[in-house]
Amino acid sequence: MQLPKEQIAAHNQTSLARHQAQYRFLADSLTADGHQPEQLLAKLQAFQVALPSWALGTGGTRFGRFPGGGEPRNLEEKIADVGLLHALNHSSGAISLHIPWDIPQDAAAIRTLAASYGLVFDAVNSNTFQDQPGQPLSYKFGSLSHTDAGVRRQAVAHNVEVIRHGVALGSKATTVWLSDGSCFPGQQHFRRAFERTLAGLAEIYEALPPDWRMYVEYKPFEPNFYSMVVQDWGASLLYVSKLGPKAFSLVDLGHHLPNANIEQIVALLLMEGKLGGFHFNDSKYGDDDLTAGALKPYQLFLIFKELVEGMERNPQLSLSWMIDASHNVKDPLEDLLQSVEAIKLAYAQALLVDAAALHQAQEANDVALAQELLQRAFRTDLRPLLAEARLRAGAALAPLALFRDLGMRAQLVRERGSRTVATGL
Ligand code: AFD
Ligand code: MN
Ligand code: MN
Repeated sequence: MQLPKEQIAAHNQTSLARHQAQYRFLADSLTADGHQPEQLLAKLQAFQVALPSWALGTGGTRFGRFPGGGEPRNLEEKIADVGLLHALNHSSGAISLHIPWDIPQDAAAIRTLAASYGLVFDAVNSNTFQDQPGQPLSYKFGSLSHTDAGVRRQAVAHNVEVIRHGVALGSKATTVWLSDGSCFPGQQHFRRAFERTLAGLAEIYEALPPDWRMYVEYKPFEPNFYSMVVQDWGASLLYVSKLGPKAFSLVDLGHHLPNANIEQIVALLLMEGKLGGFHFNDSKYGDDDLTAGALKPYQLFLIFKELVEGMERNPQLSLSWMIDASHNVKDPLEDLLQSVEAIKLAYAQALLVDAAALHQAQEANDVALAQELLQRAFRTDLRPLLAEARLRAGAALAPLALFRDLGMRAQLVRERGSRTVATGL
Protein backbone atom coordinates (compact mmCIF):
# COMPACT_ATOMS: atom_id res chain seq x y z
CA MET A 1 0.00 0.00 0.00
CA GLN A 2 1.57 3.28 -1.10
CA LEU A 3 0.65 6.30 0.98
CA PRO A 4 0.12 9.36 -1.23
CA LYS A 5 2.01 12.49 -0.16
CA GLU A 6 -1.20 14.53 -0.37
CA GLN A 7 -2.83 12.35 2.26
CA ILE A 8 0.07 12.95 4.62
CA ALA A 9 0.02 16.69 3.92
CA ALA A 10 -3.74 16.88 4.50
CA HIS A 11 -3.40 15.10 7.84
CA ASN A 12 -0.49 17.33 8.86
CA GLN A 13 -2.65 20.35 8.15
CA THR A 14 -5.01 19.36 10.96
CA SER A 15 -2.34 19.80 13.64
CA LEU A 16 0.01 22.23 11.93
CA ALA A 17 -0.80 25.38 13.91
CA ARG A 18 -0.43 23.59 17.22
CA HIS A 19 2.83 22.00 16.11
CA GLN A 20 4.26 25.30 14.89
CA ALA A 21 3.58 26.97 18.21
CA GLN A 22 5.22 24.10 20.10
CA TYR A 23 8.20 23.94 17.79
CA ARG A 24 8.82 27.70 17.93
CA PHE A 25 8.79 27.63 21.71
CA LEU A 26 11.21 24.67 21.79
CA ALA A 27 13.54 26.07 19.13
CA ASP A 28 13.76 29.38 21.01
CA SER A 29 14.58 27.74 24.32
CA LEU A 30 17.13 25.40 22.71
CA THR A 31 18.79 28.37 21.03
CA ALA A 32 18.83 30.28 24.32
CA ASP A 33 20.65 27.29 25.85
CA GLY A 34 23.33 27.42 23.14
CA HIS A 35 22.03 24.64 20.89
CA GLN A 36 21.51 24.85 17.16
CA PRO A 37 18.09 23.46 16.27
CA GLU A 38 18.89 23.36 12.55
CA GLN A 39 21.89 21.12 13.18
CA LEU A 40 19.85 18.88 15.43
CA LEU A 41 17.19 18.60 12.73
CA ALA A 42 19.78 17.63 10.12
CA LYS A 43 21.16 14.87 12.35
CA LEU A 44 17.69 13.54 13.10
CA GLN A 45 16.71 13.48 9.44
CA ALA A 46 19.85 11.52 8.55
CA PHE A 47 19.26 8.91 11.25
CA GLN A 48 17.62 5.79 9.84
CA VAL A 49 16.69 2.65 11.77
CA ALA A 50 16.35 -0.59 9.82
CA LEU A 51 13.33 -2.79 10.40
CA PRO A 52 13.63 -6.56 10.41
CA SER A 53 11.52 -8.57 8.00
CA TRP A 54 10.49 -10.84 10.88
CA ALA A 55 8.92 -8.11 13.01
CA LEU A 56 6.08 -7.14 10.69
CA GLY A 57 3.75 -9.86 11.86
CA THR A 58 2.54 -10.80 15.28
CA GLY A 59 5.17 -12.65 17.23
CA GLY A 60 4.32 -15.45 19.52
CA THR A 61 5.57 -17.13 22.61
CA ARG A 62 5.94 -20.86 23.06
CA PHE A 63 2.46 -20.71 24.60
CA GLY A 64 0.61 -19.20 21.71
CA ARG A 65 0.29 -16.68 18.95
CA PHE A 66 -2.57 -14.30 18.33
CA PRO A 67 -2.34 -12.92 14.80
CA GLY A 68 -4.02 -9.57 14.35
CA GLY A 69 -4.94 -9.85 10.67
CA GLY A 70 -3.57 -8.24 7.53
CA GLU A 71 -0.07 -9.57 8.18
CA PRO A 72 2.30 -9.61 5.19
CA ARG A 73 2.11 -12.92 3.32
CA ASN A 74 5.40 -12.65 1.48
CA LEU A 75 8.53 -10.57 1.12
CA GLU A 76 6.88 -8.11 -1.26
CA GLU A 77 4.21 -7.32 1.35
CA LYS A 78 6.83 -7.01 4.09
CA ILE A 79 8.63 -4.46 1.97
CA ALA A 80 5.33 -2.65 1.44
CA ASP A 81 4.82 -2.49 5.23
CA VAL A 82 8.29 -1.06 5.85
CA GLY A 83 7.67 1.35 2.97
CA LEU A 84 4.46 2.49 4.64
CA LEU A 85 6.24 3.11 7.95
CA HIS A 86 9.02 4.96 6.16
CA ALA A 87 6.47 7.18 4.41
CA LEU A 88 4.95 7.94 7.81
CA ASN A 89 8.16 8.72 9.71
CA HIS A 90 10.93 9.05 7.13
CA SER A 91 13.19 7.20 9.58
CA SER A 92 12.84 3.54 8.60
CA GLY A 93 14.60 3.56 5.24
CA ALA A 94 16.08 0.07 5.45
CA ILE A 95 14.96 -3.52 5.84
CA SER A 96 16.94 -6.40 7.28
CA LEU A 97 16.17 -9.89 5.93
CA HIS A 98 16.22 -13.19 7.72
CA ILE A 99 17.24 -16.13 5.53
CA PRO A 100 15.58 -18.57 4.86
CA TRP A 101 12.35 -16.94 6.10
CA ASP A 102 12.60 -14.34 3.35
CA ILE A 103 14.59 -15.67 0.43
CA PRO A 104 14.24 -13.27 -2.49
CA GLN A 105 13.31 -15.27 -5.59
CA ASP A 106 14.18 -12.44 -7.95
CA ALA A 107 16.71 -10.20 -6.21
CA ALA A 108 16.72 -7.52 -8.92
CA ALA A 109 12.93 -7.18 -8.81
CA ILE A 110 12.98 -7.08 -4.99
CA ARG A 111 15.62 -4.37 -5.05
CA THR A 112 13.57 -2.32 -7.49
CA LEU A 113 10.47 -2.77 -5.37
CA ALA A 114 12.32 -1.66 -2.22
CA ALA A 115 13.79 1.33 -4.04
CA SER A 116 10.28 2.40 -5.09
CA TYR A 117 9.60 2.92 -1.37
CA GLY A 118 12.97 4.58 -0.79
CA LEU A 119 14.33 1.52 1.03
CA VAL A 120 17.73 -0.17 1.01
CA PHE A 121 18.79 -3.51 2.48
CA ASP A 122 20.49 -3.56 5.83
CA ALA A 123 22.40 -6.55 7.26
CA VAL A 124 21.22 -10.03 6.30
CA ASN A 125 20.65 -12.56 9.08
CA SER A 126 21.34 -16.28 9.04
CA ASN A 127 19.30 -18.93 10.77
CA THR A 128 20.88 -22.06 12.18
CA PHE A 129 18.56 -22.18 15.17
CA GLN A 130 15.80 -24.05 13.36
CA ASP A 131 15.75 -27.06 11.05
CA GLN A 132 14.25 -26.30 7.66
CA PRO A 133 12.13 -28.84 5.74
CA GLY A 134 14.36 -31.15 3.73
CA GLN A 135 17.54 -30.11 5.53
CA PRO A 136 19.93 -33.10 5.68
CA LEU A 137 21.37 -32.60 9.19
CA SER A 138 19.77 -31.27 12.37
CA TYR A 139 20.78 -28.28 14.50
CA LYS A 140 19.24 -29.81 17.61
CA PHE A 141 22.64 -29.95 19.29
CA GLY A 142 24.10 -26.85 17.72
CA SER A 143 25.39 -25.56 14.42
CA LEU A 144 28.87 -24.01 14.23
CA SER A 145 29.79 -25.57 17.58
CA HIS A 146 28.37 -29.01 16.76
CA THR A 147 30.45 -32.07 17.51
CA ASP A 148 29.74 -33.41 13.99
CA ALA A 149 31.86 -31.78 11.29
CA GLY A 150 29.08 -32.41 8.77
CA VAL A 151 26.64 -30.20 10.70
CA ARG A 152 29.29 -27.51 11.03
CA ARG A 153 29.91 -27.61 7.27
CA GLN A 154 26.18 -27.31 6.59
CA ALA A 155 25.95 -24.27 8.93
CA VAL A 156 28.93 -22.58 7.30
CA ALA A 157 27.47 -23.24 3.82
CA HIS A 158 24.16 -21.68 4.93
CA ASN A 159 25.91 -18.54 6.16
CA VAL A 160 27.84 -18.25 2.90
CA GLU A 161 24.55 -18.59 1.04
CA VAL A 162 23.08 -15.80 3.16
CA ILE A 163 25.97 -13.53 2.17
CA ARG A 164 25.31 -14.39 -1.49
CA HIS A 165 21.66 -13.30 -1.13
CA GLY A 166 22.81 -10.14 0.60
CA VAL A 167 25.23 -9.29 -2.19
CA ALA A 168 22.42 -9.58 -4.73
CA LEU A 169 20.34 -7.15 -2.65
CA GLY A 170 23.07 -4.61 -1.97
CA SER A 171 23.48 -5.41 1.74
CA LYS A 172 26.87 -4.74 3.26
CA ALA A 173 26.83 -6.89 6.38
CA THR A 174 25.78 -10.21 7.78
CA THR A 175 24.63 -10.79 11.35
CA VAL A 176 25.28 -14.11 12.98
CA TRP A 177 23.28 -14.99 16.03
CA LEU A 178 23.92 -18.51 17.28
CA SER A 179 21.55 -20.38 19.52
CA ASP A 180 24.32 -22.94 20.17
CA GLY A 181 25.01 -23.88 23.73
CA SER A 182 23.95 -26.43 26.29
CA CYS A 183 21.04 -27.00 28.61
CA PHE A 184 22.80 -29.10 31.21
CA PRO A 185 26.12 -29.04 33.01
CA GLY A 186 28.56 -31.42 31.38
CA GLN A 187 26.68 -31.48 28.08
CA GLN A 188 29.25 -29.42 26.22
CA HIS A 189 32.98 -28.85 26.55
CA PHE A 190 33.25 -25.04 26.74
CA ARG A 191 36.68 -24.60 25.17
CA ARG A 192 36.12 -27.06 22.34
CA ALA A 193 32.72 -25.53 21.59
CA PHE A 194 34.36 -22.09 21.44
CA GLU A 195 37.15 -23.32 19.16
CA ARG A 196 34.76 -25.04 16.77
CA THR A 197 32.56 -21.95 16.65
CA LEU A 198 35.55 -19.72 15.99
CA ALA A 199 36.73 -22.00 13.17
CA GLY A 200 33.26 -21.87 11.58
CA LEU A 201 33.02 -18.09 11.93
CA ALA A 202 36.47 -17.80 10.35
CA GLU A 203 35.28 -19.73 7.29
CA ILE A 204 32.25 -17.44 6.98
CA TYR A 205 34.52 -14.43 7.46
CA GLU A 206 36.63 -15.64 4.53
CA ALA A 207 33.52 -15.53 2.32
CA LEU A 208 32.86 -11.83 3.09
CA PRO A 209 33.25 -9.49 0.11
CA PRO A 210 35.95 -6.87 0.73
CA ASP A 211 33.52 -4.09 1.67
CA TRP A 212 31.40 -6.28 3.94
CA ARG A 213 31.22 -6.63 7.71
CA MET A 214 30.27 -9.45 10.00
CA TYR A 215 28.36 -8.84 13.23
CA VAL A 216 28.46 -11.38 16.02
CA GLU A 217 25.48 -11.08 18.33
CA TYR A 218 25.64 -12.37 21.91
CA LYS A 219 22.93 -13.62 24.23
CA PRO A 220 23.20 -15.12 27.73
CA PHE A 221 20.42 -17.71 27.55
CA GLU A 222 17.59 -19.10 25.43
CA PRO A 223 17.08 -21.46 23.73
CA ASN A 224 19.90 -22.99 25.72
CA PHE A 225 19.56 -22.49 29.44
CA TYR A 226 22.88 -23.54 30.92
CA SER A 227 25.44 -22.08 28.52
CA MET A 228 25.57 -20.28 25.19
CA VAL A 229 28.62 -20.30 22.93
CA VAL A 230 28.40 -16.51 22.51
CA GLN A 231 27.00 -15.72 25.91
CA ASP A 232 28.07 -12.13 26.47
CA TRP A 233 29.99 -9.17 25.09
CA GLY A 234 33.25 -10.61 26.35
CA ALA A 235 32.79 -13.76 24.29
CA SER A 236 31.61 -11.77 21.28
CA LEU A 237 34.61 -9.44 21.56
CA LEU A 238 36.93 -12.45 21.76
CA TYR A 239 35.51 -13.93 18.56
CA VAL A 240 35.51 -10.68 16.58
CA SER A 241 39.01 -9.73 17.75
CA LYS A 242 40.32 -13.09 16.60
CA LEU A 243 38.41 -12.95 13.32
CA GLY A 244 39.82 -9.67 12.02
CA PRO A 245 39.03 -6.08 11.11
CA LYS A 246 35.75 -6.80 9.30
CA ALA A 247 34.20 -8.48 12.36
CA PHE A 248 32.30 -6.51 15.02
CA SER A 249 30.16 -7.15 18.08
CA LEU A 250 26.45 -6.52 17.89
CA VAL A 251 24.57 -5.35 20.96
CA ASP A 252 20.96 -6.48 21.23
CA LEU A 253 19.47 -4.60 24.18
CA GLY A 254 17.41 -7.60 25.27
CA HIS A 255 20.42 -9.89 25.41
CA HIS A 256 21.68 -8.93 28.85
CA LEU A 257 20.94 -10.22 32.28
CA PRO A 258 18.75 -7.88 34.37
CA ASN A 259 20.46 -4.66 35.50
CA ALA A 260 23.52 -5.10 33.26
CA ASN A 261 25.19 -1.76 32.58
CA ILE A 262 24.71 -1.78 28.82
CA GLU A 263 25.94 1.78 28.32
CA GLN A 264 29.29 0.82 29.82
CA ILE A 265 29.52 -2.16 27.46
CA VAL A 266 28.80 0.19 24.57
CA ALA A 267 31.50 2.63 25.71
CA LEU A 268 34.14 -0.09 25.91
CA LEU A 269 33.23 -1.71 22.60
CA LEU A 270 33.45 1.74 21.01
CA MET A 271 36.82 2.31 22.62
CA GLU A 272 38.05 -0.93 21.04
CA GLY A 273 36.58 0.02 17.64
CA LYS A 274 34.58 -3.21 17.77
CA LEU A 275 30.99 -2.03 18.04
CA GLY A 276 29.25 -2.83 14.77
CA GLY A 277 25.55 -2.63 15.30
CA PHE A 278 22.55 -2.49 17.51
CA HIS A 279 19.30 -4.35 17.91
CA PHE A 280 16.87 -2.10 19.76
CA ASN A 281 14.09 -3.34 22.00
CA ASP A 282 13.24 -3.15 25.68
CA SER A 283 12.97 -5.75 28.37
CA LYS A 284 12.32 -6.29 32.03
CA TYR A 285 13.41 -9.87 32.43
CA GLY A 286 15.41 -11.08 29.45
CA ASP A 287 14.92 -11.26 25.72
CA ASP A 288 11.41 -9.83 26.05
CA ASP A 289 11.64 -7.98 22.72
CA LEU A 290 9.28 -5.20 23.86
CA THR A 291 8.91 -1.76 22.28
CA ALA A 292 12.12 0.26 22.56
CA GLY A 293 11.88 2.82 25.35
CA ALA A 294 8.66 1.33 26.72
CA LEU A 295 10.18 0.41 30.07
CA LYS A 296 13.59 2.04 30.38
CA PRO A 297 13.78 5.24 28.36
CA TYR A 298 16.51 6.63 30.65
CA GLN A 299 18.71 3.62 29.93
CA LEU A 300 18.15 4.12 26.20
CA PHE A 301 19.20 7.75 26.60
CA LEU A 302 22.34 6.78 28.56
CA ILE A 303 23.26 4.31 25.81
CA PHE A 304 22.82 7.02 23.18
CA LYS A 305 24.94 9.38 25.24
CA GLU A 306 27.82 6.93 24.79
CA LEU A 307 26.99 6.46 21.12
CA VAL A 308 26.93 10.20 20.47
CA GLU A 309 30.31 10.55 22.15
CA GLY A 310 31.65 7.71 19.99
CA MET A 311 30.22 9.23 16.82
CA GLU A 312 31.65 12.65 17.66
CA ARG A 313 35.07 11.24 18.43
CA ASN A 314 35.07 9.27 15.19
CA PRO A 315 32.92 10.81 12.44
CA GLN A 316 33.81 7.84 10.18
CA LEU A 317 32.13 5.47 12.63
CA SER A 318 29.53 3.42 10.83
CA LEU A 319 26.99 1.53 12.91
CA SER A 320 24.02 -0.57 11.83
CA TRP A 321 20.86 0.38 13.67
CA MET A 322 18.01 -2.07 13.72
CA ILE A 323 14.91 -2.83 15.74
CA ASP A 324 14.63 -6.42 16.89
CA ALA A 325 11.27 -6.71 18.55
CA SER A 326 8.33 -9.03 18.77
CA HIS A 327 4.74 -7.91 19.04
CA ASN A 328 2.46 -10.21 20.93
CA VAL A 329 -0.37 -7.88 21.87
CA LYS A 330 0.13 -4.69 19.84
CA ASP A 331 -0.31 -4.04 16.15
CA PRO A 332 3.23 -4.66 14.82
CA LEU A 333 3.20 -1.54 12.65
CA GLU A 334 2.03 0.70 15.49
CA ASP A 335 4.62 -0.84 17.76
CA LEU A 336 7.41 -0.21 15.24
CA LEU A 337 6.34 3.43 14.89
CA GLN A 338 6.55 3.79 18.66
CA SER A 339 9.97 2.12 18.76
CA VAL A 340 11.44 4.36 16.09
CA GLU A 341 10.09 7.43 17.88
CA ALA A 342 11.60 6.33 21.21
CA ILE A 343 14.98 5.60 19.62
CA LYS A 344 15.13 8.96 17.88
CA LEU A 345 14.01 10.76 21.00
CA ALA A 346 16.83 9.16 23.00
CA TYR A 347 19.28 10.10 20.25
CA ALA A 348 18.06 13.70 20.19
CA GLN A 349 18.25 14.00 23.98
CA ALA A 350 21.77 12.61 23.94
CA LEU A 351 22.74 15.28 21.41
CA LEU A 352 21.76 17.89 24.01
CA VAL A 353 24.21 16.69 26.65
CA ASP A 354 26.84 19.33 27.36
CA ALA A 355 29.84 17.02 26.94
CA ALA A 356 32.43 19.61 27.93
CA ALA A 357 30.62 20.55 31.14
CA LEU A 358 30.09 16.87 31.97
CA HIS A 359 33.76 16.17 31.46
CA GLN A 360 34.65 19.00 33.82
CA ALA A 361 32.19 17.78 36.42
CA GLN A 362 33.65 14.29 36.17
CA GLU A 363 37.22 15.54 36.55
CA ALA A 364 36.17 17.61 39.57
CA ASN A 365 34.22 14.69 41.06
CA ASP A 366 31.14 16.88 41.11
CA VAL A 367 28.70 14.03 41.21
CA ALA A 368 25.56 16.11 41.69
CA LEU A 369 26.38 18.36 38.75
CA ALA A 370 27.11 15.36 36.51
CA GLN A 371 23.65 14.01 37.27
CA GLU A 372 22.07 17.43 36.67
CA LEU A 373 23.73 17.71 33.27
CA LEU A 374 22.46 14.33 32.14
CA GLN A 375 18.96 14.78 33.47
CA ARG A 376 18.65 18.29 32.07
CA ALA A 377 19.04 16.79 28.61
CA PHE A 378 16.87 13.75 29.32
CA ARG A 379 13.99 15.77 30.72
CA THR A 380 13.76 18.13 27.76
CA ASP A 381 10.66 17.31 25.75
CA LEU A 382 12.01 17.05 22.20
CA ARG A 383 8.93 15.60 20.54
CA PRO A 384 8.25 18.83 18.59
CA LEU A 385 11.82 18.64 17.21
CA LEU A 386 11.20 15.11 15.91
CA ALA A 387 7.88 16.20 14.45
CA GLU A 388 9.54 19.16 12.71
CA ALA A 389 12.19 16.84 11.21
CA ARG A 390 9.42 14.64 9.83
CA LEU A 391 7.40 17.58 8.56
CA ARG A 392 10.37 18.94 6.60
CA ALA A 393 10.99 15.49 5.09
CA GLY A 394 7.39 15.26 3.87
CA ALA A 395 6.47 12.67 6.49
CA ALA A 396 3.71 12.73 9.08
CA LEU A 397 3.59 15.10 12.03
CA ALA A 398 1.78 12.38 13.95
CA PRO A 399 2.56 9.00 12.34
CA LEU A 400 0.56 6.83 14.73
CA ALA A 401 -2.50 9.08 14.59
CA LEU A 402 -2.37 9.10 10.79
CA PHE A 403 -2.04 5.29 10.69
CA ARG A 404 -5.17 5.08 12.83
CA ASP A 405 -7.17 7.88 11.26
CA LEU A 406 -6.77 6.37 7.80
CA GLY A 407 -7.80 2.96 9.13
CA MET A 408 -4.67 1.41 7.70
CA ARG A 409 -4.86 -1.89 9.54
CA ALA A 410 -8.41 -2.36 8.32
CA GLN A 411 -7.24 -1.65 4.77
CA LEU A 412 -4.48 -4.23 5.12
CA VAL A 413 -6.95 -6.78 6.44
CA ARG A 414 -9.21 -6.13 3.44
CA GLU A 415 -6.27 -6.51 1.08
CA ARG A 416 -4.62 -9.54 2.66
CA GLY A 417 -7.28 -11.21 4.74
CA SER A 418 -7.72 -11.67 8.46
CA ARG A 419 -6.00 -15.02 8.77
CA THR A 420 -2.59 -14.30 7.32
CA VAL A 421 0.47 -15.19 9.36
CA ALA A 422 3.87 -13.71 8.55
CA THR A 423 7.02 -15.81 8.76
CA GLY A 424 9.17 -15.20 11.80
CA LEU A 425 9.14 -16.17 15.44
C1 AFD B 1 17.19 -13.73 18.45
C2 AFD B 1 18.20 -12.67 18.15
C3 AFD B 1 18.51 -12.51 16.73
C4 AFD B 1 17.78 -13.41 15.85
C5 AFD B 1 16.32 -13.40 16.20
C6 AFD B 1 15.51 -14.38 15.42
O1 AFD B 1 17.91 -11.50 18.79
O2 AFD B 1 18.76 -11.24 16.29
O3 AFD B 1 18.01 -13.17 14.53
O4 AFD B 1 16.09 -13.66 17.57
O5 AFD B 1 14.22 -13.89 15.34
O6 AFD B 1 16.82 -13.66 19.79
MN1 MN C 1 18.72 -9.55 17.88
MN1 MN D 1 16.73 -11.50 20.72
